[in-house]
Amino acid sequence: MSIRSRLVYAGRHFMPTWRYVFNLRSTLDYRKDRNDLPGEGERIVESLNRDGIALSSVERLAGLENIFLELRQAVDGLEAAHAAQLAEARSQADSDEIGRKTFLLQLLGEHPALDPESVFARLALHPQILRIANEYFGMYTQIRYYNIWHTVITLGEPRESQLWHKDREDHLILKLFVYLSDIDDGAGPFTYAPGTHFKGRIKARPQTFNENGVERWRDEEMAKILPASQWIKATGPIGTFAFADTRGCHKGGLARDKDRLVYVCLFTSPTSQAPELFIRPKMVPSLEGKAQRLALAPPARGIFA
Ligand SMILES: O=C(O)CCC(=O)C(=O)O
Repeated sequence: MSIRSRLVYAGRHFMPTWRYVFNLRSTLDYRKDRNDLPGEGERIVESLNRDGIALSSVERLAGLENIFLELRQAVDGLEAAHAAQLAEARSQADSDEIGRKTFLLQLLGEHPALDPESVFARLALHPQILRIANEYFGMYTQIRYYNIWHTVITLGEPRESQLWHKDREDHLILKLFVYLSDIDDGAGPFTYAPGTHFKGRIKARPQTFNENGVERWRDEEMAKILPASQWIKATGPIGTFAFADTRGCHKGGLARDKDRLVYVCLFTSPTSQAPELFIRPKMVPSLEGKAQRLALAPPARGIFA
């Protein structure tokens, strides 16, 4: 790595330069435009700031009932259309192919086409959701990914994202998981060590091992940093909305008794260097709201955004 790349890398991982150098325009613009978040949104952002995770539901987040129903209908269709791939995923779930989550089928494909009119994009762009993401970041964020995850049962040792890890896309990273099946202990719930995100109080780092270039660790190492009794297992019924900053320590998808079905979307700052995970059409139709337009703008390549 050249000295310049090292400096840029270090700057991106240091909160003041990340915000006031790399994402200055987006931060100032948001501060100028922002309004206070109402009730449930405010509670979610407070919980994200403190713990790095917040659980809510379609009932508590008023105004999302219709789009949630639409999502469920669309996913019913996808599930039926993917019956053969699901059967294959089940037969290969316990394979230990390195670097591949054989236990996870992404129903929109590995690189879904970005379609702003689809229910999958409209949910991430919904003002209620986008306001939470933007308020948590304190800037206008971008949507880098959405998909439907169908996790199938595995019986082997935890591997890949079933082990503890931190995502690396950005300084803050917000994922929203919307539950499309009831998720209890046996369905491999997303599990989080509260306070281990950048805004959190826990600065100690667990001892890791390297799995295919990614640092991971087992429960024993995690427990040395935060006792298991304090981990948050994000169990919940259909309609649960789980928001998490996946820059903090997390794991999930170790479904032992039953499959898990969730909608996922991912928000980063405009200057995150992580590649977009969807395929962008030549022209993204212009959207009405400013936050929506910025959320689907192409990732910023320069350093001031
Ligand atoms: O499947 C899960 O719950 C874990 C997800 C995860 O590791 C991630 O989204 O980064």
